Amino acid sequence: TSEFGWTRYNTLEEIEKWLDEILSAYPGVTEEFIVGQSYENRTIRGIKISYKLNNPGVFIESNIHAREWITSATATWLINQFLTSEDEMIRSLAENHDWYIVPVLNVDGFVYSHEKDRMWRKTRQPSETSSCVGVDPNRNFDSHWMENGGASEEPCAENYGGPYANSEPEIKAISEFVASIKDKVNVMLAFHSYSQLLLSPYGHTAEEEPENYDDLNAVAKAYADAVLALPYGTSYDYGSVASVLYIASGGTNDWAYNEQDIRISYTIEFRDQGKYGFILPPAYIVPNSEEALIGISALLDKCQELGYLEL
Ligand code: 0X9
Ligand code: ZN
Repeated sequence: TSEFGWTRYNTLEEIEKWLDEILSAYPGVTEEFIVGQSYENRTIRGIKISYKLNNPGVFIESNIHAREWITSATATWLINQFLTSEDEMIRSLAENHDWYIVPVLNVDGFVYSHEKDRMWRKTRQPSETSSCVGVDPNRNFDSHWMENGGASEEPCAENYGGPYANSEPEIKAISEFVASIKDKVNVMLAFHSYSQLLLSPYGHTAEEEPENYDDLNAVAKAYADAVLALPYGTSYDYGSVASVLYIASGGTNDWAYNEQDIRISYTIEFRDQGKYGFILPPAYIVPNSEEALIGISALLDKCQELGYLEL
C-alpha cells in the first residue's frame, strides 16, 4: 500500500492508517481484534490473519518497549508479506498458521518516543509516589512478579515493575486477551531489540530450567541457523533469559509459558549488537524483517517436527 515502503519508521498514526487499508483490502482473511485501551485511552489494535480453519496459532507481541521501533516495522512487514507475497515458502507459512499480531502494544510510550523522547521505554502512567512516569511493561506481567530482583521497585528505574502486577492497563488488557484465546495459541513471540538473541523461559530464575528446555533450545537453534545461512550472515545466540541476559521477572514470555501453558514462548531481540542499538537506521528494516521471516519459518518447521503445533 501507498507510502508505507519500510524505508523509514512510521508513526502510530501511519501504522493505524496502513492497518485500516490492509483490513479493507483483505477482508476475507484478515480480522481486527481489539486488545484494549491504554492509560491515555488509545485503542490497542491487533490483526488476525487466517486462511483456513484449524490452523495452529502464533501470537506476536511487538513494541511493548516504546523505543524499539524495529519491532513494529518488522511486524508490519511480516503482515504485508503474509498477505501479498507469491513466494511458495511464504504462502505456506502464511496460510498454514493463524497469526495474531499486535504491531504496537505500548501505544502511549510509542507516541511519546516519536514526539518527545526517542529513548523512551516504559508506559506513560504516572506514579502515585514519585514524579517519575511509567512502568517497564515487560516487568509488569502477573508471573513471579518482582521476584529475585528481576525488576526494580524504584519508580524512576527503567525496569520498574510497577506498584503491583498488571498495574498497567496495556498489560492487563493483553493478558486478558491472550488468556481468552490461549487454547488457540501454540507459539508466543515477543519482539524486542536489540542484541540478536532468542530468549526462552525462565527470566525470573536461573536456578531452574523449563521442562522442555532442550526443545526450546532446539527450536531457537533452528531460527538462528536459518538466519545465519542468509547472505547477511547475522548471528543470533539463544538460551533462557536468566542464563543469557539477566534475571528479569514479569516478562511476556515467562507469563505466557508459566501462566498460559504456551510451551513455545520466546523473546526475540532483533538487530543489532550495539553499534546503533535502539536507533537502528531505517536501511536495516528490510534486512531485519527478512531475517525474522526466515527465522520464524524455520522455528515453526522445528515446532511442527517436535509436535508443538497440534491443536
Ligand atoms: O529487559 C527486557 O525486558 C528485554 N530486553 S530489552 O533490551 N528489549 O529491554 C529482555 C526480556 C527478557 N524476557 C523476560 N523478561 N522474560
Ligand atoms: Zn525490549
